[in-house]
Amino acid sequence: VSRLVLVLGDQLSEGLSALREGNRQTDTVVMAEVVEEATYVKHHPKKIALIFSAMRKFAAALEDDGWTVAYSQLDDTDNAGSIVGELLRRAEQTGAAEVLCTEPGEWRLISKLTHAPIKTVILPDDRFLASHGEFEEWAEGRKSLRMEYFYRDMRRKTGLLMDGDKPEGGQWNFDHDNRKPAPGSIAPEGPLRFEPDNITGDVLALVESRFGDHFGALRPFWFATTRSQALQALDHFIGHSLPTFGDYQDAMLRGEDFLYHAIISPYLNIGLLGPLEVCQAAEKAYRNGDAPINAVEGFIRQIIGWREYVRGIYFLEGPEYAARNVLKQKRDLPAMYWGAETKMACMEAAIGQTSREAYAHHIQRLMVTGNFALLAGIDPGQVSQWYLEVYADAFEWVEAPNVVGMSQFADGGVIASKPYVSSGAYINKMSDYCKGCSYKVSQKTGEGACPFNTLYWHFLDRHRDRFSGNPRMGNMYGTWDRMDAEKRATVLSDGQSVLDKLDAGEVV
Ligand code: FAD
Ligand code: DLZ
Ligand code: SF4
Repeated sequence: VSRLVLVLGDQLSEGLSALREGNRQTDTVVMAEVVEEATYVKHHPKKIALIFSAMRKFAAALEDDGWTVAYSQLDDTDNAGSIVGELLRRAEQTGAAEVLCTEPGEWRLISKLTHAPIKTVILPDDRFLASHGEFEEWAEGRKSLRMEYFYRDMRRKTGLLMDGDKPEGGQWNFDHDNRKPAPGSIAPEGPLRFEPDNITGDVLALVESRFGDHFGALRPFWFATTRSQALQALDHFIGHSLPTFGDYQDAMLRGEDFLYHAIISPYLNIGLLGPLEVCQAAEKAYRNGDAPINAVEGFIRQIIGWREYVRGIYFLEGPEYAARNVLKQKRDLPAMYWGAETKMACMEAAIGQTSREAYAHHIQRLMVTGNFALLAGIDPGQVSQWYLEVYADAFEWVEAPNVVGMSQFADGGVIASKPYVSSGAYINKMSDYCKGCSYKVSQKTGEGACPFNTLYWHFLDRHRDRFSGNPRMGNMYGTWDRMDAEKRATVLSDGQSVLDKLDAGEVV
Protein backbone atom coordinates (compact mmCIF):
# COMPACT_ATOMS: atom_id res chain seq x y z
CA VAL A 1 0.00 0.00 0.00
CA SER A 2 1.17 3.48 -0.69
CA ARG A 3 1.85 6.02 2.02
CA LEU A 4 2.54 9.71 2.23
CA VAL A 5 5.92 10.80 3.57
CA LEU A 6 5.61 14.30 5.04
CA VAL A 7 8.69 16.54 4.90
CA LEU A 8 8.26 19.85 6.73
CA GLY A 9 10.05 23.09 5.95
CA ASP A 10 12.58 22.55 8.74
CA GLN A 11 13.17 18.89 7.89
CA LEU A 12 15.28 19.31 4.76
CA SER A 13 17.75 16.53 5.53
CA GLU A 14 18.53 13.64 3.24
CA GLY A 15 18.80 11.28 6.20
CA LEU A 16 15.45 12.30 7.76
CA SER A 17 13.86 9.39 9.64
CA ALA A 18 10.63 9.57 7.57
CA LEU A 19 12.64 9.35 4.33
CA ARG A 20 14.69 6.44 5.63
CA GLU A 21 11.54 4.60 6.62
CA GLY A 22 9.65 5.45 3.41
CA ASN A 23 9.77 3.54 0.15
CA ARG A 24 10.68 5.57 -2.91
CA GLN A 25 9.05 3.04 -5.24
CA THR A 26 5.62 3.12 -3.64
CA ASP A 27 5.30 6.17 -1.37
CA THR A 28 4.76 9.85 -2.22
CA VAL A 29 6.65 12.62 -0.48
CA VAL A 30 4.40 15.53 0.49
CA MET A 31 5.91 18.99 0.83
CA ALA A 32 3.70 22.05 1.10
CA GLU A 33 4.12 25.77 1.39
CA VAL A 34 1.06 26.67 3.43
CA VAL A 35 -0.43 29.84 4.74
CA GLU A 36 -0.97 28.38 8.20
CA GLU A 37 2.75 27.75 8.76
CA ALA A 38 3.74 31.06 7.20
CA THR A 39 1.40 33.06 9.44
CA TYR A 40 0.92 31.24 12.79
CA VAL A 41 3.26 34.04 13.75
CA LYS A 42 4.17 36.74 11.24
CA HIS A 43 7.65 35.44 10.43
CA HIS A 44 10.33 37.75 9.10
CA PRO A 45 10.12 37.76 5.26
CA LYS A 46 13.74 36.53 5.00
CA LYS A 47 12.84 33.50 7.13
CA ILE A 48 9.87 32.56 4.94
CA ALA A 49 11.94 33.06 1.79
CA LEU A 50 14.74 30.88 3.18
CA ILE A 51 12.34 28.08 4.01
CA PHE A 52 10.35 28.17 0.76
CA SER A 53 13.41 28.41 -1.47
CA ALA A 54 15.23 25.64 0.39
CA MET A 55 12.04 23.50 0.30
CA ARG A 56 11.73 23.88 -3.50
CA LYS A 57 15.36 22.92 -4.03
CA PHE A 58 15.17 20.01 -1.59
CA ALA A 59 12.06 18.70 -3.39
CA ALA A 60 13.93 18.82 -6.70
CA ALA A 61 16.85 16.92 -5.16
CA LEU A 62 14.48 14.23 -3.87
CA GLU A 63 13.00 13.85 -7.35
CA ASP A 64 16.49 13.47 -8.79
CA ASP A 65 16.95 10.76 -6.21
CA GLY A 66 13.99 8.82 -7.51
CA TRP A 67 11.23 9.99 -5.16
CA THR A 68 7.79 11.03 -6.33
CA VAL A 69 7.18 14.39 -4.71
CA ALA A 70 3.80 16.09 -4.45
CA TYR A 71 4.91 19.68 -3.91
CA SER A 72 2.46 22.51 -3.29
CA GLN A 73 3.46 26.09 -3.86
CA LEU A 74 1.76 28.68 -1.70
CA ASP A 75 -0.26 30.18 -4.56
CA ASP A 76 -1.40 26.88 -6.16
CA THR A 77 -5.14 27.34 -6.55
CA ASP A 78 -6.06 24.07 -4.80
CA ASN A 79 -3.60 24.54 -1.90
CA ALA A 80 -5.57 23.64 1.25
CA GLY A 81 -3.62 26.13 3.37
CA SER A 82 -2.50 23.85 6.19
CA ILE A 83 -0.23 20.84 6.60
CA VAL A 84 -3.06 18.51 7.62
CA GLY A 85 -5.31 19.89 4.86
CA GLU A 86 -2.61 19.20 2.29
CA LEU A 87 -2.05 15.67 3.61
CA LEU A 88 -5.76 14.90 3.28
CA ARG A 89 -5.86 16.32 -0.24
CA ARG A 90 -2.83 14.26 -1.30
CA ALA A 91 -4.25 11.15 0.36
CA GLU A 92 -7.37 11.47 -1.75
CA GLN A 93 -5.33 12.04 -4.91
CA THR A 94 -2.98 9.10 -4.39
CA GLY A 95 -5.21 6.68 -2.48
CA ALA A 96 -2.69 6.62 0.38
CA ALA A 97 -4.16 5.66 3.74
CA GLU A 98 -1.24 6.41 6.02
CA VAL A 99 1.18 9.25 6.71
CA LEU A 100 4.77 8.77 7.79
CA CYS A 101 6.46 11.78 9.35
CA THR A 102 9.34 12.85 11.52
CA GLU A 103 8.36 14.54 14.78
CA PRO A 104 7.88 18.28 14.25
CA GLY A 105 9.81 20.74 16.42
CA GLU A 106 6.73 22.27 17.92
CA TRP A 107 3.92 20.95 20.16
CA ARG A 108 1.38 22.88 18.08
CA LEU A 109 2.10 20.87 14.96
CA ILE A 110 2.61 17.58 16.82
CA SER A 111 -0.89 17.97 18.19
CA LYS A 112 -2.37 18.75 14.77
CA LEU A 113 -0.74 15.66 13.27
CA THR A 114 -1.72 13.46 16.18
CA HIS A 115 -5.34 14.51 15.77
CA ALA A 116 -5.40 14.39 11.96
CA PRO A 117 -8.23 12.27 10.54
CA ILE A 118 -5.76 9.95 8.81
CA LYS A 119 -3.47 7.35 10.35
CA THR A 120 -0.18 9.15 11.10
CA VAL A 121 3.02 7.48 12.26
CA ILE A 122 5.37 9.94 13.96
CA LEU A 123 9.02 8.84 14.00
CA PRO A 124 11.67 10.31 16.31
CA ASP A 125 13.72 13.17 14.90
CA ASP A 126 17.17 11.64 15.17
CA ARG A 127 19.00 14.57 13.62
CA PHE A 128 19.94 15.47 17.19
CA LEU A 129 22.61 13.86 19.32
CA ALA A 130 20.40 13.20 22.32
CA SER A 131 17.07 11.40 22.01
CA HIS A 132 14.15 12.38 24.24
CA GLY A 133 14.77 9.19 26.22
CA GLU A 134 18.43 9.99 26.79
CA PHE A 135 17.64 13.50 27.97
CA GLU A 136 14.91 12.26 30.29
CA GLU A 137 17.33 9.75 31.75
CA TRP A 138 19.93 12.46 32.29
CA ALA A 139 17.34 14.74 33.93
CA GLU A 140 15.81 12.03 36.11
CA GLY A 141 16.29 12.68 39.80
CA ARG A 142 18.48 15.79 39.38
CA LYS A 143 17.72 18.75 41.59
CA SER A 144 18.82 21.18 38.94
CA LEU A 145 19.28 20.71 35.23
CA ARG A 146 22.46 22.64 34.52
CA MET A 147 23.74 22.54 30.97
CA GLU A 148 27.40 22.03 31.88
CA TYR A 149 26.98 18.44 33.11
CA PHE A 150 24.80 17.48 30.19
CA TYR A 151 27.43 18.94 27.88
CA ARG A 152 30.17 16.79 29.37
CA ASP A 153 28.08 13.70 28.71
CA MET A 154 27.66 14.80 25.10
CA ARG A 155 31.43 15.25 24.77
CA ARG A 156 31.95 11.72 26.07
CA LYS A 157 29.20 10.36 23.84
CA THR A 158 30.48 11.98 20.63
CA GLY A 159 34.20 11.78 21.43
CA LEU A 160 34.51 15.44 20.36
CA LEU A 161 37.59 17.14 21.86
CA MET A 162 38.38 14.13 23.99
CA ASP A 163 41.80 12.85 24.91
CA GLY A 164 40.91 9.31 25.90
CA ASP A 165 38.39 9.76 28.70
CA LYS A 166 39.74 13.22 29.56
CA PRO A 167 38.78 16.54 28.00
CA GLU A 168 41.24 17.83 25.41
CA GLY A 169 43.48 20.54 26.90
CA GLY A 170 42.76 19.37 30.44
CA GLN A 171 39.52 21.30 30.97
CA TRP A 172 35.94 20.88 29.84
CA ASN A 173 35.31 24.59 29.45
CA PHE A 174 37.61 27.41 28.34
CA ASP A 175 35.18 30.27 28.78
CA HIS A 176 37.51 32.25 31.03
CA ASP A 177 39.59 32.86 27.87
CA ASN A 178 36.55 34.09 25.94
CA ARG A 179 34.20 37.04 26.29
CA LYS A 180 36.58 39.85 25.52
CA PRO A 181 35.16 43.23 24.53
CA ALA A 182 35.75 43.96 20.84
CA PRO A 183 38.83 46.03 20.12
CA GLY A 184 38.39 49.31 18.24
CA SER A 185 39.40 48.24 14.78
CA ILE A 186 38.59 44.81 13.48
CA ALA A 187 37.54 43.61 10.06
CA PRO A 188 35.55 40.42 10.39
CA GLU A 189 34.96 38.60 7.14
CA GLY A 190 31.24 38.04 7.87
CA PRO A 191 29.14 35.21 6.49
CA LEU A 192 29.40 33.88 2.95
CA ARG A 193 26.61 35.40 0.85
CA PHE A 194 24.85 33.84 -2.10
CA GLU A 195 23.31 35.59 -5.09
CA PRO A 196 19.63 34.56 -5.48
CA ASP A 197 19.08 32.20 -8.45
CA ASN A 198 15.83 31.90 -10.43
CA ILE A 199 14.11 29.67 -7.89
CA THR A 200 14.95 32.05 -5.04
CA GLY A 201 13.93 34.97 -7.27
CA ASP A 202 10.44 33.45 -7.74
CA VAL A 203 10.17 32.89 -4.00
CA LEU A 204 11.24 36.46 -3.22
CA ALA A 205 8.51 37.80 -5.52
CA LEU A 206 5.96 35.54 -3.84
CA VAL A 207 7.01 36.51 -0.31
CA GLU A 208 7.04 40.18 -1.23
CA SER A 209 3.49 40.05 -2.53
CA ARG A 210 2.02 37.83 0.21
CA PHE A 211 3.99 38.75 3.34
CA GLY A 212 5.22 42.24 2.54
CA ASP A 213 3.48 43.49 5.68
CA HIS A 214 5.60 41.33 8.02
CA PHE A 215 8.34 43.06 10.03
CA GLY A 216 11.78 43.10 8.40
CA ALA A 217 13.57 43.56 5.11
CA LEU A 218 13.32 40.81 2.50
CA ARG A 219 16.20 42.14 0.42
CA PRO A 220 19.09 41.85 0.04
CA PHE A 221 18.54 38.11 0.42
CA TRP A 222 21.78 36.17 0.60
CA PHE A 223 21.14 33.01 2.66
CA ALA A 224 22.33 29.60 1.50
CA THR A 225 19.35 27.59 0.28
CA THR A 226 20.92 24.21 -0.51
CA ARG A 227 23.05 21.80 1.45
CA SER A 228 26.02 22.42 -0.78
CA GLN A 229 25.82 26.18 -0.22
CA ALA A 230 25.37 25.66 3.52
CA LEU A 231 28.53 23.52 3.53
CA GLN A 232 30.39 26.34 1.77
CA ALA A 233 29.10 28.79 4.37
CA LEU A 234 30.35 26.45 7.11
CA ASP A 235 33.80 26.15 5.47
CA HIS A 236 33.98 29.89 5.16
CA PHE A 237 33.26 30.33 8.87
CA ILE A 238 35.79 27.68 9.91
CA GLY A 239 38.49 29.27 7.74
CA HIS A 240 37.84 32.93 8.51
CA SER A 241 36.03 33.43 11.79
CA LEU A 242 36.38 30.36 14.00
CA PRO A 243 39.91 31.24 15.19
CA THR A 244 38.61 34.50 16.73
CA PHE A 245 35.11 33.20 17.58
CA GLY A 246 35.85 32.57 21.26
CA ASP A 247 37.62 35.85 21.97
CA TYR A 248 34.84 38.11 20.73
CA GLN A 249 31.83 35.87 21.17
CA ASP A 250 30.11 38.30 23.54
CA ALA A 251 31.25 41.57 21.95
CA MET A 252 28.93 44.00 20.17
CA LEU A 253 29.92 46.71 17.71
CA ARG A 254 27.97 49.28 15.75
CA GLY A 255 27.95 48.52 12.05
CA GLU A 256 29.18 44.94 12.60
CA ASP A 257 26.12 42.73 12.46
CA PHE A 258 27.96 39.41 12.44
CA LEU A 259 31.42 39.81 14.03
CA TYR A 260 33.00 36.34 14.23
CA HIS A 261 29.78 34.37 14.62
CA ALA A 262 29.01 31.41 12.39
CA ILE A 263 25.55 32.39 11.10
CA ILE A 264 24.75 28.74 10.61
CA SER A 265 21.78 28.38 12.98
CA PRO A 266 19.23 28.88 10.16
CA TYR A 267 20.93 26.10 8.18
CA LEU A 268 21.24 23.74 11.15
CA ASN A 269 17.64 24.33 12.18
CA ILE A 270 16.10 23.64 8.76
CA GLY A 271 18.26 20.57 8.31
CA LEU A 272 20.75 21.65 5.64
CA LEU A 273 23.60 20.99 8.11
CA GLY A 274 23.88 18.42 10.88
CA PRO A 275 25.25 19.20 14.36
CA LEU A 276 27.89 16.48 14.38
CA GLU A 277 29.46 17.33 11.02
CA VAL A 278 29.63 21.00 12.01
CA CYS A 279 31.44 20.15 15.25
CA GLN A 280 33.75 17.69 13.52
CA ALA A 281 34.75 20.39 11.04
CA ALA A 282 35.59 22.71 13.95
CA GLU A 283 37.52 20.00 15.77
CA LYS A 284 39.53 19.31 12.62
CA ALA A 285 40.56 22.97 12.49
CA TYR A 286 41.82 22.63 16.07
CA ARG A 287 43.67 19.37 15.43
CA ASN A 288 45.32 20.93 12.36
CA GLY A 289 46.47 23.88 14.41
CA ASP A 290 44.21 26.32 12.57
CA ALA A 291 42.04 27.39 15.51
CA PRO A 292 42.73 27.60 19.27
CA ILE A 293 41.08 25.40 21.86
CA ASN A 294 39.12 28.22 23.51
CA ALA A 295 37.38 29.04 20.23
CA VAL A 296 36.72 25.46 19.20
CA GLU A 297 35.59 24.26 22.62
CA GLY A 298 33.29 27.28 22.97
CA PHE A 299 31.78 26.71 19.56
CA ILE A 300 31.26 22.98 20.05
CA ARG A 301 29.68 23.65 23.46
CA GLN A 302 27.06 25.90 21.87
CA ILE A 303 26.00 23.09 19.56
CA ILE A 304 26.32 19.79 21.42
CA GLY A 305 25.73 21.54 24.74
CA TRP A 306 23.26 24.40 24.54
CA ARG A 307 21.42 23.45 21.37
CA GLU A 308 20.79 19.86 22.47
CA TYR A 309 20.05 20.89 26.04
CA VAL A 310 17.37 23.47 25.19
CA ARG A 311 15.69 20.96 22.92
CA GLY A 312 15.73 18.43 25.74
CA ILE A 313 14.11 20.96 28.08
CA TYR A 314 11.40 21.89 25.54
CA PHE A 315 10.26 18.31 25.15
CA LEU A 316 10.78 17.37 28.79
CA GLU A 317 8.72 20.27 30.13
CA GLY A 318 5.77 19.76 27.80
CA PRO A 319 3.33 21.86 25.75
CA GLU A 320 2.56 24.33 28.56
CA TYR A 321 6.19 25.42 28.94
CA ALA A 322 6.11 28.23 26.39
CA ALA A 323 3.20 29.94 28.18
CA ARG A 324 4.85 30.16 31.62
CA ASN A 325 5.02 33.52 33.38
CA VAL A 326 6.13 32.94 36.97
CA LEU A 327 7.11 36.59 37.46
CA LYS A 328 3.61 37.61 36.33
CA GLN A 329 4.97 40.33 34.08
CA LYS A 330 2.15 41.86 32.04
CA ARG A 331 3.32 44.93 30.13
CA ASP A 332 2.80 45.02 26.34
CA LEU A 333 5.83 44.78 24.09
CA PRO A 334 6.89 48.37 23.30
CA ALA A 335 6.61 49.62 19.73
CA MET A 336 10.40 50.05 19.53
CA TYR A 337 10.64 46.26 19.08
CA TRP A 338 8.84 46.77 15.78
CA GLY A 339 11.22 49.49 14.66
CA ALA A 340 9.52 52.53 16.25
CA GLU A 341 11.84 55.27 17.40
CA THR A 342 13.97 54.73 20.50
CA LYS A 343 16.65 56.88 22.04
CA MET A 344 18.47 53.80 23.36
CA ALA A 345 21.37 53.23 20.96
CA CYS A 346 21.84 49.59 21.97
CA MET A 347 18.19 48.71 21.38
CA GLU A 348 18.18 50.55 18.09
CA ALA A 349 21.29 48.65 16.95
CA ALA A 350 20.02 45.21 17.95
CA ILE A 351 16.51 45.73 16.59
CA GLY A 352 17.77 47.47 13.45
CA GLN A 353 20.00 44.58 12.46
CA THR A 354 17.25 42.12 13.34
CA SER A 355 15.00 43.93 10.90
CA ARG A 356 17.66 43.98 8.17
CA GLU A 357 19.09 40.51 8.60
CA ALA A 358 16.65 38.39 10.65
CA TYR A 359 19.76 37.88 12.81
CA ALA A 360 21.29 39.10 16.03
CA HIS A 361 23.85 37.21 18.02
CA HIS A 362 23.40 35.59 21.38
CA ILE A 363 24.47 38.52 23.58
CA GLN A 364 22.35 41.02 21.67
CA ARG A 365 19.35 38.71 22.15
CA LEU A 366 20.12 38.00 25.79
CA MET A 367 21.66 41.17 27.21
CA VAL A 368 20.08 43.89 25.09
CA THR A 369 16.56 43.09 23.84
CA GLY A 370 15.97 40.25 26.32
CA ASN A 371 17.44 42.11 29.30
CA PHE A 372 15.34 45.18 28.54
CA ALA A 373 12.11 43.19 28.22
CA LEU A 374 12.74 41.42 31.51
CA LEU A 375 13.66 44.61 33.39
CA ALA A 376 10.69 46.47 31.91
CA GLY A 377 8.22 43.78 32.98
CA ILE A 378 7.07 42.78 29.50
CA ASP A 379 4.68 39.83 29.16
CA PRO A 380 7.00 36.89 28.33
CA GLY A 381 4.41 35.45 25.93
CA GLN A 382 4.67 38.57 23.80
CA VAL A 383 8.45 38.56 24.09
CA SER A 384 8.59 34.94 23.00
CA GLN A 385 6.32 35.58 20.05
CA TRP A 386 8.55 38.44 18.96
CA TYR A 387 11.66 36.22 18.94
CA LEU A 388 9.78 33.48 17.08
CA GLU A 389 8.78 35.97 14.41
CA VAL A 390 11.91 37.98 13.82
CA TYR A 391 14.80 35.49 13.69
CA ALA A 392 15.49 33.25 10.71
CA ASP A 393 16.63 30.49 13.06
CA ALA A 394 13.56 30.59 15.32
CA PHE A 395 11.56 27.39 15.76
CA GLU A 396 9.74 26.88 19.00
CA TRP A 397 11.83 23.95 20.31
CA VAL A 398 14.89 26.21 20.43
CA GLU A 399 13.29 29.65 20.72
CA ALA A 400 11.01 29.02 23.72
CA PRO A 401 13.61 27.64 26.17
CA ASN A 402 16.01 30.42 25.21
CA VAL A 403 13.43 33.17 25.61
CA VAL A 404 10.90 31.97 28.18
CA GLY A 405 13.55 30.16 30.21
CA MET A 406 17.02 31.56 29.79
CA SER A 407 16.17 35.15 28.95
CA GLN A 408 12.89 35.96 30.73
CA PHE A 409 13.12 33.59 33.73
CA ALA A 410 9.43 32.92 33.14
CA ASP A 411 9.96 29.20 33.82
CA GLY A 412 11.00 29.98 37.39
CA GLY A 413 14.57 28.77 36.98
CA VAL A 414 14.42 25.46 35.11
CA ILE A 415 17.22 26.70 32.83
CA ALA A 416 18.84 29.69 34.50
CA SER A 417 19.90 29.72 38.13
CA LYS A 418 19.32 33.47 38.25
CA PRO A 419 17.75 36.00 35.91
CA TYR A 420 20.03 37.44 33.22
CA VAL A 421 19.69 41.10 34.15
CA SER A 422 22.26 43.84 34.06
CA SER A 423 22.54 47.59 34.24
CA GLY A 424 24.01 49.62 31.39
CA ALA A 425 27.56 48.92 32.62
CA TYR A 426 27.65 45.46 31.07
CA ILE A 427 26.51 46.75 27.67
CA ASN A 428 29.05 49.54 27.89
CA LYS A 429 31.84 47.08 28.68
CA MET A 430 31.01 44.73 25.81
CA SER A 431 30.06 47.22 23.09
CA ASP A 432 30.60 50.64 21.59
CA TYR A 433 26.87 51.43 21.72
CA CYS A 434 26.94 53.80 24.67
CA LYS A 435 29.23 56.29 22.98
CA GLY A 436 26.83 58.53 21.14
CA CYS A 437 23.68 57.26 22.88
CA SER A 438 21.16 59.92 23.99
CA TYR A 439 21.42 58.46 27.48
CA LYS A 440 24.49 58.45 29.69
CA VAL A 441 25.54 55.05 30.86
CA SER A 442 27.44 56.50 33.82
CA GLN A 443 24.36 58.36 35.04
CA LYS A 444 22.32 56.46 37.62
CA THR A 445 19.36 58.79 38.11
CA GLY A 446 17.71 61.81 36.49
CA GLU A 447 16.49 62.62 32.98
CA GLY A 448 19.50 61.41 31.00
CA ALA A 449 20.20 58.28 33.03
CA CYS A 450 20.53 55.03 31.06
CA PRO A 451 17.15 53.24 31.43
CA PHE A 452 18.96 49.96 32.14
CA ASN A 453 20.43 51.57 35.27
CA THR A 454 17.13 52.52 36.89
CA LEU A 455 15.11 49.56 35.64
CA TYR A 456 17.70 47.13 36.95
CA TRP A 457 17.04 48.17 40.53
CA HIS A 458 13.31 48.53 39.90
CA PHE A 459 13.27 44.90 38.76
CA LEU A 460 15.25 43.63 41.75
CA ASP A 461 13.12 45.63 44.12
CA ARG A 462 9.77 44.52 42.73
CA HIS A 463 10.81 40.85 42.64
CA ARG A 464 12.58 40.93 46.01
CA ASP A 465 10.47 38.16 47.52
CA ARG A 466 11.48 35.73 44.84
CA PHE A 467 15.15 36.57 44.44
CA SER A 468 16.61 37.93 47.66
CA GLY A 469 17.15 34.43 49.01
CA ASN A 470 19.02 33.35 45.88
CA PRO A 471 22.66 32.87 46.94
CA ARG A 472 23.87 34.08 43.52
CA MET A 473 21.98 37.36 43.96
CA GLY A 474 22.94 38.21 47.51
CA ASN A 475 25.59 40.69 46.34
CA MET A 476 23.10 42.60 44.24
CA TYR A 477 20.65 42.97 47.12
CA GLY A 478 23.53 43.84 49.43
CA THR A 479 24.55 46.72 47.17
CA TRP A 480 20.95 47.91 46.93
CA ASP A 481 20.43 47.78 50.66
CA ARG A 482 23.60 49.77 51.33
CA MET A 483 22.42 52.63 49.13
CA ASP A 484 20.90 55.43 51.18
CA ALA A 485 17.13 55.47 51.38
CA GLU A 486 16.71 58.72 49.49
CA LYS A 487 18.84 57.50 46.57
CA ARG A 488 16.86 54.28 46.44
CA ALA A 489 13.60 56.19 46.31
CA THR A 490 14.90 58.36 43.44
CA VAL A 491 16.13 55.31 41.49
CA LEU A 492 12.77 53.62 41.89
CA SER A 493 10.78 56.65 40.88
CA ASP A 494 13.04 57.24 37.85
CA GLY A 495 12.62 53.60 36.87
CA GLN A 496 8.87 53.99 37.28
CA SER A 497 8.86 57.00 34.96
CA VAL A 498 10.54 54.93 32.25
CA LEU A 499 7.78 52.34 32.67
CA ASP A 500 5.10 55.03 32.65
CA LYS A 501 6.52 56.38 29.40
CA LEU A 502 6.41 52.91 27.88
CA ASP A 503 2.80 52.54 29.02
CA ALA A 504 1.91 55.89 27.51
CA GLY A 505 3.52 54.87 24.21
CA GLU A 506 6.11 57.66 24.53
CA VAL A 507 9.59 57.34 23.05
CA VAL A 508 12.11 55.90 25.52
P1 FAD B 1 27.15 31.13 16.94
O1 FAD B 1 27.27 32.13 18.02
O2 FAD B 1 28.20 31.14 15.92
O3 FAD B 1 27.04 29.69 17.64
C1 FAD B 1 27.12 28.50 16.90
C2 FAD B 1 25.88 27.65 17.00
O4 FAD B 1 25.61 27.27 18.32
C3 FAD B 1 24.61 28.32 16.54
O5 FAD B 1 24.47 28.26 15.14
C4 FAD B 1 23.54 27.53 17.25
O6 FAD B 1 23.13 26.42 16.49
C5 FAD B 1 24.22 27.06 18.51
N1 FAD B 1 23.77 27.81 19.68
C6 FAD B 1 24.43 28.79 20.31
N2 FAD B 1 23.76 29.19 21.40
C7 FAD B 1 22.64 28.47 21.44
C8 FAD B 1 21.53 28.44 22.32
N3 FAD B 1 21.46 29.22 23.40
N4 FAD B 1 20.54 27.60 22.03
C9 FAD B 1 20.59 26.81 20.95
N5 FAD B 1 21.61 26.79 20.09
C10 FAD B 1 22.63 27.60 20.34
N6 FAD B 1 19.02 30.01 18.58
C11 FAD B 1 18.30 29.45 17.59
O7 FAD B 1 18.83 28.63 16.85
N7 FAD B 1 16.99 29.77 17.43
C12 FAD B 1 16.37 30.66 18.23
O8 FAD B 1 15.19 30.93 18.04
C13 FAD B 1 17.10 31.28 19.26
N8 FAD B 1 16.53 32.21 20.09
C14 FAD B 1 17.27 32.78 21.08
C15 FAD B 1 16.67 33.71 21.93
C16 FAD B 1 17.37 34.28 22.97
C17 FAD B 1 16.71 35.25 23.91
C18 FAD B 1 18.73 33.93 23.16
C19 FAD B 1 19.50 34.52 24.27
C20 FAD B 1 19.33 33.03 22.31
C21 FAD B 1 18.63 32.44 21.26
N9 FAD B 1 19.23 31.52 20.39
C22 FAD B 1 18.47 30.94 19.41
C23 FAD B 1 20.62 31.10 20.58
C24 FAD B 1 21.65 31.93 19.80
O9 FAD B 1 21.41 33.30 19.97
C25 FAD B 1 21.65 31.59 18.32
O10 FAD B 1 21.71 30.19 18.15
C26 FAD B 1 22.84 32.19 17.63
O11 FAD B 1 22.85 33.58 17.79
C27 FAD B 1 22.83 31.82 16.17
O12 FAD B 1 23.81 32.48 15.46
P2 FAD B 1 25.14 31.80 14.97
O13 FAD B 1 24.86 30.66 14.07
O14 FAD B 1 25.98 32.90 14.41
O15 FAD B 1 25.72 31.27 16.31
C1 DLZ C 1 8.35 28.07 9.60
C2 DLZ C 1 7.68 27.45 8.42
C3 DLZ C 1 7.12 28.27 7.44
C4 DLZ C 1 7.25 29.75 7.48
N1 DLZ C 1 6.44 27.75 6.41
C5 DLZ C 1 6.34 26.42 6.28
C6 DLZ C 1 5.59 25.84 5.23
O1 DLZ C 1 4.97 26.52 4.41
N2 DLZ C 1 5.55 24.50 5.13
C7 DLZ C 1 6.17 23.70 6.02
O2 DLZ C 1 6.13 22.49 5.87
N3 DLZ C 1 6.85 24.22 7.07
C8 DLZ C 1 6.95 25.55 7.21
N4 DLZ C 1 7.60 26.09 8.27
C9 DLZ C 1 8.19 25.19 9.28
C10 DLZ C 1 7.14 24.65 10.26
O3 DLZ C 1 6.43 25.73 10.84
C11 DLZ C 1 7.89 23.82 11.31
O4 DLZ C 1 8.03 22.53 10.81
C12 DLZ C 1 7.22 23.76 12.65
O5 DLZ C 1 7.21 25.03 13.24
C13 DLZ C 1 7.87 22.79 13.60
O6 DLZ C 1 9.22 23.13 13.85
FE1 SF4 D 1 22.04 51.25 25.91
FE2 SF4 D 1 22.19 52.67 28.18
FE3 SF4 D 1 24.35 52.37 26.66
FE4 SF4 D 1 22.33 53.91 25.81
S1 SF4 D 1 23.62 54.25 27.59
S2 SF4 D 1 23.47 52.38 24.61
S3 SF4 D 1 20.58 52.80 26.62
S4 SF4 D 1 23.25 50.75 27.72
